[in-house]
Amino acid sequence: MHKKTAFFTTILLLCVSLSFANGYELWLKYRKIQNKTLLTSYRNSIQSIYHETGSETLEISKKELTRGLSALLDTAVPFVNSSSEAHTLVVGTIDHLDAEIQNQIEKSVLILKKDGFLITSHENNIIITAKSDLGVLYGTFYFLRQLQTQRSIEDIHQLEIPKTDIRILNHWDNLDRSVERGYAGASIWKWHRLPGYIDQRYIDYARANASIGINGTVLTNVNANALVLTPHYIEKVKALADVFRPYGIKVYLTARFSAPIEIGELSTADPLDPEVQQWWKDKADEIYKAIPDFGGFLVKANSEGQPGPQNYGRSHVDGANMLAETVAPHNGVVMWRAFVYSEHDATDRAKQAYSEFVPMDGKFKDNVLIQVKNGPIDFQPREPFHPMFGAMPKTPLMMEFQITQEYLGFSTHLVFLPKLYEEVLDADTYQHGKGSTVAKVIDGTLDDKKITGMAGVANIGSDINWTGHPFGQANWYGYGRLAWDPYLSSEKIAEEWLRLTYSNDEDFVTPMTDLMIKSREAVVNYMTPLGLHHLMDTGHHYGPGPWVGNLSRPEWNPTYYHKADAEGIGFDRTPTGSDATSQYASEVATMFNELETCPETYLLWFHHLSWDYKLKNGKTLWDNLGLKYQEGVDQVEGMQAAWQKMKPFITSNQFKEVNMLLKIQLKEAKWWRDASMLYFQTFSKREFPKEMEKPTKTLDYYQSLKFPYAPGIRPQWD
Ligand code: BDP
Repeated sequence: MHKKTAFFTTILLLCVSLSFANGYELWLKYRKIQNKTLLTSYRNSIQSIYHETGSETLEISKKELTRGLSALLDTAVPFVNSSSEAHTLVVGTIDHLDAEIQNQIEKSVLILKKDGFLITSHENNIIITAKSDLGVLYGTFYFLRQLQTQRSIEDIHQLEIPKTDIRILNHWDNLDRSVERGYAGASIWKWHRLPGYIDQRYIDYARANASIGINGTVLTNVNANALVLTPHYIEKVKALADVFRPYGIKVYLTARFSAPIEIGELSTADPLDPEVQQWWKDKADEIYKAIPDFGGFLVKANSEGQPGPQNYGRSHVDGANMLAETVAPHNGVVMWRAFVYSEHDATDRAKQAYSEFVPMDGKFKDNVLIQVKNGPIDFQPREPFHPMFGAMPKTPLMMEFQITQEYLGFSTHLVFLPKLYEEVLDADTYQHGKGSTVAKVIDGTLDDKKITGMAGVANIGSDINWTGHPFGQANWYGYGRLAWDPYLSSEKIAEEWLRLTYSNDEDFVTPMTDLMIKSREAVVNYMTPLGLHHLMDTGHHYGPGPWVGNLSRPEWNPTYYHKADAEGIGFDRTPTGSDATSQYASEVATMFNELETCPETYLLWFHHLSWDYKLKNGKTLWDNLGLKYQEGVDQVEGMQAAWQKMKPFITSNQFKEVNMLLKIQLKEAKWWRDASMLYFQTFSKREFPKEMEKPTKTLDYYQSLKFPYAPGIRPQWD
């Protein structure tokens, strides 16, 4: 090799291996296939590539294949001009394929829709095809994933159709680049440099999202700032939209309901006021002029101090429909959030969204989706599914999951969230009898919904590895995979991600899949076992604060949720209490109401029970509480021990960073156990169960801890 070339190759390899080590490459690492037999078989099957050209999207697909295959197969695969050569990977839209191939795959093609794709063997070739260019790109990423995870591609036949329409990230990013509930650094949107400067991250972000089928992004915080709707920002948003477009990612913005007053100089934002309606119409037209495929608006209205139609005596229907009309001519949508509860409403917070929205079923315009959090309170380590799923057959309901770990240990704790998502999606609403799962509500099959979607509150920031904790990437990845197919198992997702990210070695993949799957139960155990919830310290939500009870809004106090007293603990949501269970179908309500059938995982969510109440294992509630907290700590110790054995399979940096984080996680798990149990002991007046390690510090000590600079805290609302 020429000296200079050799030098540059070394530098390139160094850069590549550095980015492997720091996590920037995410799950798109494309390491050389180590298994010799597979490598030979892959090389034999893919001796050349025939790729349709034309659009930018197709060019991206072509580039990705070059990048992926040359690295995975460690050889350059040439492009050819004919699709009829043997052992060729043929990539293109259906219309572009030879008539003979089209005839062969006709049956599959008939059901191919949306941006789905088909990967199939045809004679000695492999075909990646779709109806749209974007489908082709999705197929390319999927195919590369097959190789990365070392699956056989002989006789491959894979038909993939996304099960939801809108697969979107919600960034809670502010214009000053702070990120509400963000734990991975500043916002990746560098507003002051836009539109002139296109950061490489924007492209890499789009590529990563496209690789898992995410097709939309809301750039701004739900606690919205109207300024993003001014011309100064619209041109910046346009610049981002232009970058994302070829990757199939549409841009959306949060619409602050009072924007007509704040930036439009109107005296009202009443949705029934003709001037207000005209203002929004003009605003939508202005945005669409710059961004013809703008996705639409996400709105948090009349919730936690945000303005909304109720400020003018109007309803959510009035507000949502008014905005929906402005984007409808441009094929845009409005995603209207159901996360509402009021300090003026004395009923159980868990009931309020349902009470407000369910009577409005069928009243929203066709292009409105109601975005509902997975549970009725707020992204807790465990919640029962939100009763609105299963109660609004005439309204498109979008799922909202939180990927950023606000209530689950920030970016410090290893918690695999797809396990939580799966639990919710698999839950049975019984809306039309047994088998009416939440997944069927979300993919629209239960009531034949015309438009469907899933939103994930992003955990992305400007940290070099994007998500702070390296395993936070698995939550972004897993969210994307589930938005595409809400029926995927979390285990499959974990395994896939581990193979893509770290290693294909079975001695790594098997124990680590197990670790990831169990990590979710661990955090439930050491934070909020047996159905407890919202015990996090106030404001920042970092660490335990079950004693907080002095906030002006009752439902912001942890004491509101656990209701511990001398008798016992838990929130009675049965008919003898708040009766929140009546919002579920009768089969589900009965299951939760009856102590014999209520899963112990939800016990204190639905019941207030005496400290001496006996659980299924014959031990008292008090003892079980201590045992669960202890189990959580033990599980983290188990995670640590498992990780020690992973050293041989990964780089020393990869090992070290997770090792350090697991140490912090263990320390914090113990903190949760000790602080919570000491506090609850002031009511139970009982000894800790003997299996529980005794706290080394006092309750006063834990109560004295203050964290004014914990990350992600929301800026002052105005
Ligand atoms: C809560 C967060 C808050 C968000 C709110 C929301 O603490 O920062 O603004 O959810 O979803 O969990 O609107």
